[in-house]
Amino acid sequence: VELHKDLLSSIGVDVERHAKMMGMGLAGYQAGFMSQPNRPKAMAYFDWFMSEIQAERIAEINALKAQKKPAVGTFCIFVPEEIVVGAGGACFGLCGGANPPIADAETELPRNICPLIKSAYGFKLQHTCAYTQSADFIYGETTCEAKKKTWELLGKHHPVHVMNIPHMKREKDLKMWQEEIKEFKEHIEEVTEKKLSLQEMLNGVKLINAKRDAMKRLDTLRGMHPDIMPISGKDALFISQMSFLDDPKRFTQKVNELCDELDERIKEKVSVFPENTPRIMVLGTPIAPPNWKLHTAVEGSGACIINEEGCIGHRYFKDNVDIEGVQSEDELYARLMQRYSKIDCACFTPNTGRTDKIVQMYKDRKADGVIYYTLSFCHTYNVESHLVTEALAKEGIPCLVIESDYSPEDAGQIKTRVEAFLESI
Ligand code: BJ8
Repeated sequence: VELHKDLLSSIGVDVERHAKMMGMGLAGYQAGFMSQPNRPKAMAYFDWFMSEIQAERIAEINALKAQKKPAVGTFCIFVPEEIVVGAGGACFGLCGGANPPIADAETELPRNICPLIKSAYGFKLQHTCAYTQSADFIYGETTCEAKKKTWELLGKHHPVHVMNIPHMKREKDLKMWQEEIKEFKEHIEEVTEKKLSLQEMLNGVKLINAKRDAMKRLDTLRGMHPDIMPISGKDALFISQMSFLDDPKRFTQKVNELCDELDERIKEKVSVFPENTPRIMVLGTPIAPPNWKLHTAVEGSGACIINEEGCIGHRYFKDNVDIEGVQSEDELYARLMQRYSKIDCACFTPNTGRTDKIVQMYKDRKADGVIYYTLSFCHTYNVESHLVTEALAKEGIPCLVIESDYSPEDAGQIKTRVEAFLESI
């Protein structure tokens, strides 16, 4: 961070406050991650990335911007990053997982909305997220009520575009969705001031498909083997979190290198958890960095998290874009829409596919239990939890429902509930 002080201040970062926040984040990472025993050697890259998360990576993004490549900040996996990457730019998730900025956000936003939104908004007010400060624009979407309205306020502080994501998946909704993707591409062209070709967009799709493949590979290695967990859930979560920040090409290569090592570990029966450790799947809302509270509680209680079903996890990488035989831009927008409309976010009604998927995932992974995790005041995931838990109960799958925010206060209570749950399964 020291090295990039000038850059940070030139993009409007409050350097002093930022350094304090980063100090806290790095200390939390060191204590919670680097102290884990028997980590895969390939985690060294991700440790390095963490140390450069608001420094070298920010310099890379700003070097792209200097060449008129787009830098787009997002809060949702509906934003088609393939198009940004195809234009040679960077598409990244914005900070929204930390507690300290929330008090600032509450000077403009109501207290009783989701902490993800408040945290992200607070980061903008404080100028302490170098990603937000680097973004040409923030791309919002119309998923939940709180986000949809927040864009109108956030627009006063930073350029914001909003993508209209329908809440149903009927023919007419999908048609509109496809148009939104085309419009997104036009906004990217406004930044670059040049036409983005079909070939460039296809190249972007190939890069992101490869990234998703690497993450699917990690998901399989981490969670599909009933006796060997070659990597902790915490480390795997961290990698998912970084998938929204790192350069996709380098990230893919590093995840594949890690997977090669995990392959070896499975062959040699090297597990980071003792035999018969309960294997838990986590469902629900996104777990943005540095929100490591749930994983810390679960893995500190003698269980292992083998999968996150949420958007920082499986929902993000489960589907690729099929570009087989695509000849025109309109065909590509249709394929992108087909892929993006497979996302089973709770903002859709109905969303039964998600419940069926969860039951199947549980069976495939031979898991021992499920934790349904919802951020406080996230109505869609909270309401949907009833439908999901009902379906899990029918299948005899043990499930614990946890609603939490980013404050450290309930960490002890969560741990107690997790311990009681683990004893019961
Ligand atoms: S596709 S889950 S990333 S909308 S902000 S809905 S937690 S109240 S983030 Fe999401 Fe896209 Fe859906 Fe995924 Fe709830 Fe908070 Fe809203 Fe949230």
